[in-house]
Amino acid sequence: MSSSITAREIASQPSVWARALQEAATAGAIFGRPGESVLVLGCGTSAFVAESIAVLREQAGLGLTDAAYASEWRPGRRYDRVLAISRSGTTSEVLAALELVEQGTRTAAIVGVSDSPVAQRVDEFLLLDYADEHSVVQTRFPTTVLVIARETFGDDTSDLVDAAARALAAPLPVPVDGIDHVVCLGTGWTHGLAQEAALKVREAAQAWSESYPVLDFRHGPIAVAHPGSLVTVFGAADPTLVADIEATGAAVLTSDEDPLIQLLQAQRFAVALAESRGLNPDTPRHLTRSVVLS
Ligand code: F1P
Repeated sequence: MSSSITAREIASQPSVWARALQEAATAGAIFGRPGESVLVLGCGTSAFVAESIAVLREQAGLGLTDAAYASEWRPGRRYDRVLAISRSGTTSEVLAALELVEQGTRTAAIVGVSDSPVAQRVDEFLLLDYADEHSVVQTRFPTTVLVIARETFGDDTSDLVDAAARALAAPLPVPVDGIDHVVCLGTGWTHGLAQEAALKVREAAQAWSESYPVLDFRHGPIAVAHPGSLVTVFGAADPTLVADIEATGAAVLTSDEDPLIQLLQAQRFAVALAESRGLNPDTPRHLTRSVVLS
């Protein structure tokens, strides 16, 4: 196992998730009361987490929930609550979006740092400082937010911590050798996970990666699949799609594990791929912990 900070933070997920599950009963109020309409905002990793939360909350019957990139959202629709996700609490586009929220709409945030501009700007915030990270590349912060969301929304999380520990103790499901192209596919809440997994590969390993809704992959992107491609399907895999992808020569990775465990494996894969390319996942090219615009 790599000794990078990123790898150590990936490996800490079972204990961090265990704490999150203990605290979820009080922490979960941040997602809004049942029946409230909620918009979830973020940038980068936090935008993908927002997308997954929106699907999970609506599926649980807790009320209309939209997600948006903070940089793309424009006011117009009415929400009871706008929830910003930001590990750093300093991301400029998130702060700019919060400035656009209509008077009377409750604002909330999930952050890793309490004395950050985002935390100070909203009506209430959930602090996950125990999940904050030294690595620029986010791994345990987003998964911890999702663990709390799923516990709050009534998903079965009883095996997550043990499943994460088992996954970490085992070799990677697929070796990185010979892979020059990574595709991550998801549907419903796992589309956000697929986007996040593909982002890890770009950030940590500077490698070619893409993500799509599962059934959209056949609508064009499959044209670049080849024997060096690894296609991971997050969640249930349609057998006809798997057959179509395998016919290109690409390897297809499916799993019966919880999709959050698949994301953890994708994080490990990104670190292993970085190291196989002689890169340090702790120093991703052109990236900083957050984007702060002057
Ligand atoms: C969001 C983010 C990260 C990304 C990069 C820049 O940060 O887009 O996801 O990896 O480092 O910032 P945050 O608002 O969640 O702190």
